[in-house]
Amino acid sequence: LPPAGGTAPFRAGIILGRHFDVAAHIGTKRALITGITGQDGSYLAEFLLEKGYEVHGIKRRASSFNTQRIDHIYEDPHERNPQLHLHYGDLTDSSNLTRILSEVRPDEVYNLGAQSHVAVSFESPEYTADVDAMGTLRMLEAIRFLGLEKTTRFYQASTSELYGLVQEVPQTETTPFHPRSPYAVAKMYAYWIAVNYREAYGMYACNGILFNHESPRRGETFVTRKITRGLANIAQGLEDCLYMGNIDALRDWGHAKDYVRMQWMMLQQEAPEDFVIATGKQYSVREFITWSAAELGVTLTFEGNGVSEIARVSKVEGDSAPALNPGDVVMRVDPKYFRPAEVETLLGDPAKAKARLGWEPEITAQEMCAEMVAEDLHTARRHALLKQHGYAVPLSLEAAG
Ligand code: NDP
Ligand code: GDR
Repeated sequence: LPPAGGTAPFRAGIILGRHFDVAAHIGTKRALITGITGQDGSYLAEFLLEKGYEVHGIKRRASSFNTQRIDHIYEDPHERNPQLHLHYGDLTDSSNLTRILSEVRPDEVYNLGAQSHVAVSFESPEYTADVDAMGTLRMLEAIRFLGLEKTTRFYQASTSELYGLVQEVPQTETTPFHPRSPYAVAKMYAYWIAVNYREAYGMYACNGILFNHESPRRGETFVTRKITRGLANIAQGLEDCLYMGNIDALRDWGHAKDYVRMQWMMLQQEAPEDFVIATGKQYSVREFITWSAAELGVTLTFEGNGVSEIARVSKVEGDSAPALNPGDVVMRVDPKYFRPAEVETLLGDPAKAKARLGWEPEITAQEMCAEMVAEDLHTARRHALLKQHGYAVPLSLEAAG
C-alpha cells in the first residue's frame, strides 16, 4: 500500500514527515534509516541516493541543529521530487516508529540509531538498553504489526563489541560472544532479536557485525577523532595537551564509506545472513597517535608505561604545527578515561564477506588517518586565524569518553 500522497509541509530545514509525493516515486526503492544524522547514516544516505533510492531518515528533536552531517545532501521539499525525507522520531517511542513505518512502507530498513559510545554506556546503562536493545525490538515489532515482515528487509547495526573478552583470533561469524559493557550487552539483545524475527517470522533480517570504522565525520569523542582533532588543535596552538585512556588497546579500524557499502550489499542477497565486516589488520591506539602526529610533521617519543605515559615532541617538520617545539608534551594518559571493563583487542576476519559478496575494504587505516588529520587541520587553521584576529573560536574542548 502506498502512503497518502500530497506535498510535504516544510519548516526550518526539516520535513515534518507526514506526506510525500507518491506518484513521483513509483518503481523507486525506498529506504528508511534510523540514525541518519550519525556518521554511518550520513554516508549510507549519500550512497543510497546515488543508487536512486528514495531515502527517509529518522531525526531526533534537539535544541540546536543536529543535521550537520547531512546538510550537504539536504533537499528543499518545495523543490520538485525531493529524494531525501526526514521525520522526527526516537527509538524509545513505539507509536512514533509505527507511524513512520506505516507512512513510509520502506523496502529496506537500516537500523543504525543507537547510543553508540561504549564509555557513555557505563554512565547511562538503562538509556543505552532502551535505545539499543528495546529500540531494535520496537522497530522489528512495528514492521510485523504493520504486516510488512515479508516485504521489508531489515539491517541491524551489530558490533565487534559483542566479542568483548575475545575467545578466538581473528573473530568470525561463529566466534562466541562475551560482551564487556552495557552497550555491548544491549547490542547482544539486538543481535539475537533480529535473528529471532528471521527464524520466527521468516523476516529478511541481517546483522552486520562491524568492527570499528571511522572517518572525518566520526563523533569527536571516539578515540580516532579525539586524536586527529586534538593533535590538529594542539599543532595550531588552540589546545595544550591530549588526555587519553588505554593507549595499548588494539583495534581493527576501517573507513565508514567502505562499511556502508557492505550494509547495502547485505540486503541485496537472496537470503538473509549475518556478516563480519573488518579489515583483518590491527593497530594500537598508540600507533594511531604516532601516525596522526606524523601527518602534522611531528615525531613523538613515548615515555613511561600505559598507566602514566606521556608523548613528547622530538622533531617538527613542515608548517602544519607552528605551535609545537621539540620537548613539548602533547599527550598524557589520564586514568579517568579507563573503562570499568575494557575490550583490549579486536581483530576481524572478513573472509565470508569477501567470498559471498565480493566485498573488500578499499581504504587503509593509514589513508583514513591522513584524511581525518587533513580535515581537522583545515578546521584548526580556520579557528587559529579567527583567534589571531580576536574572534571567538567555536571550540568545544569537552572530550568525555
Ligand atoms: P553515531 O553515534 O555517529 O550515530 C548514532 C545515530 O543514532 C545518530 O544519528 C543519533 O542521533 C542516533 N540516535 C541516538 N539515540 C537515538 C534515539 N534514542 N533514537 C533515534 N536515534 C538515535 O554512530 P555511528 O554512525 O558510528 O554508528 C552507527 C551504528 O552502528 C550504531 O548503532 C553503532 O552502535 C553501530 N556500530 C558502529 C561502529 C563504528 O565503529 N562506527 C561499529 C559497529 C557498530 P543524534 O545525531 O541526534 O545523536
Ligand atoms: P569503541 O571505540 O569503544 O571500540 O567503540 P572508541 O573509539 O571509543 O575506543 C576504542 C579504544 O580506544 C581506547 N581509548 C579511548 N577511547 C576513547 N573514546 N577516548 C579515549 O580517550 C581513549 N583512550 C583510549 C578505548 O578504551 C577503546 O579500547 C566503537 C563505537 O563506535 C561502538 O559503537 C562500536 O560498536 C565499536 O566501536 C565497534
